[in-house]
Amino acid sequence: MTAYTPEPEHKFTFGLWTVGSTGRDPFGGPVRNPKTPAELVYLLGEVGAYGVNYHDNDFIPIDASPAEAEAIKRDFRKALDDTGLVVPMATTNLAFDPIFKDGAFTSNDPKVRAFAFQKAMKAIDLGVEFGAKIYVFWGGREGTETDSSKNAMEGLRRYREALNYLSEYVLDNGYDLKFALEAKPNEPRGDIYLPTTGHMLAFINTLDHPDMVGLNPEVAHEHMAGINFMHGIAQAWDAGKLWHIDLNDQYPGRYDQDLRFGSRDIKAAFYLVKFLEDVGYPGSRHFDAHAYRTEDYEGVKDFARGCMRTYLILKEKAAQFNADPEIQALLAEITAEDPTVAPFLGKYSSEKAKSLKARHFDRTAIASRGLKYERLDQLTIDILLGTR
Ligand code: GCO
Ligand code: MN
Ligand code: MN
Repeated sequence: MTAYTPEPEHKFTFGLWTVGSTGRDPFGGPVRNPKTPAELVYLLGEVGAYGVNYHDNDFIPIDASPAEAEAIKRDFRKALDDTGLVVPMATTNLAFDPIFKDGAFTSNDPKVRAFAFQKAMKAIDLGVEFGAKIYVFWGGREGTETDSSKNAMEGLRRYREALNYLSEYVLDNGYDLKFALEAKPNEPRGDIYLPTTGHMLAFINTLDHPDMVGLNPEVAHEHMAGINFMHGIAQAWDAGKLWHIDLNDQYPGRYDQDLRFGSRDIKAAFYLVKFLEDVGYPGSRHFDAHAYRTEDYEGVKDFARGCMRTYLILKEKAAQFNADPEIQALLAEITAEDPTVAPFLGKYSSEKAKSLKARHFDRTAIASRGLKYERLDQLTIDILLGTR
C-alpha cells in the first residue's frame, strides 16, 4: 500500500483561482480572505503539488501599476524558487471584466474584440515569462442568451479569426507554446459556443495552424452536458489532441459545481484515471475545482490534498483491475477473436465482401450468449469499495 503521497512525477497542478477561491457565489460574498499569488504557491508547496497555473488577472490585477506588477512577480518568482513549483499552463481572463459582457473574441463590438486580442497577447507574454508551455482558451462568455443577438456562423468565424491571429503572434515571437481549447455548454452564458470536446475537436481542423491547437477538456463541463467524459477523452487522445485536462466533479443538471475530484462520481473518475494511466498521458493533471464555501484555508488544503489522494487511490485501483486474474479472464473471454470469422474482418477487399455476403450467421445462437458484464461490473465495484 502506498502512502498516496503526491510526487512531481504525478504532475498535479492547481490554478491560482482554485485554491485561491474566496468562496464567492451568486448568492453570497467571500468567506475567506484573499491570499496573494505567492502565498498560494506556498500553500500548494505545503500540500505537495507540482505546479501552479494562472489567469493574467488572478496573478496581476487588471488595474495594477507597472511597479505593483513587478512586485507581485518578484514575490511569486521567489515562492516558485522556494517551493520548486513550476508553471506549466497559463490563460487569459476574458470573462470577468464588464467589457466582456457579450463575449470577448465573439463580441458584436469590434472594440471589445480588439481589446480581447490585446489582453490575450499580453497574457501570453506573462505565461511565457514564467515558463508556461500550454496556453488555455476557455470561451466563458463566447455565446448568447438570445440568438437574435448574434449570428452563430459569425461567432465561429470570429473565434477562428482570434485563434489564427494569436497562433501567428506565438509564431512571430518564437514562443514554445501550444494552445488548448476548453469546451463548456453553458454558464456564465445561457449557451456557450463550441459546447463540448467533440465540437472543439472538429473546429480545430478549420484553423490555420491546427498543429498548434489541442484540447483542455474538463470533467464537470461534459457532465453538465450529460455525456460520458472518458469517451470524449479517448477521442481527444485518439486525435493526438489531449494536451491538458481539468479534473473536478459535478452532478449533472446542476450549476457549475467544481467539486473536489472524484467526490461525486467515483466510477466515472475511476475509468478516467484508468484511461489516462493506461495510455500514459504525459501532461498535467490539473485540478480545476475549489473547496466548499464552508471551509477555511485548512479546509482548502484538505480539498487540494483530497483531489490528489483520490487520483492516486484510483490509479492504484486501475493497476489492481489490470492485474486481477478473474477480471482479465473475463475480458479475454468477452473479446476473444474467432478464427472462423477473422478472414472476413479487417481491411476491405472485393473478394472478402463477396464471401462474407455468402456466409450464414446463426443469429439466435450468437445472440443467446450471455456476456457476463454484470459480473465484470460487480468485480469493478468490489475493487472500488475495497472489498476485493
Ligand atoms: C470554468 C472554467 C474555468 C477555466 C479557466 C481556465 O468553468 O469557470 O472551467 O475555470 O478552466 O478559466 O481557462
Ligand atoms: Mn469549469
Ligand atoms: Mn476549467
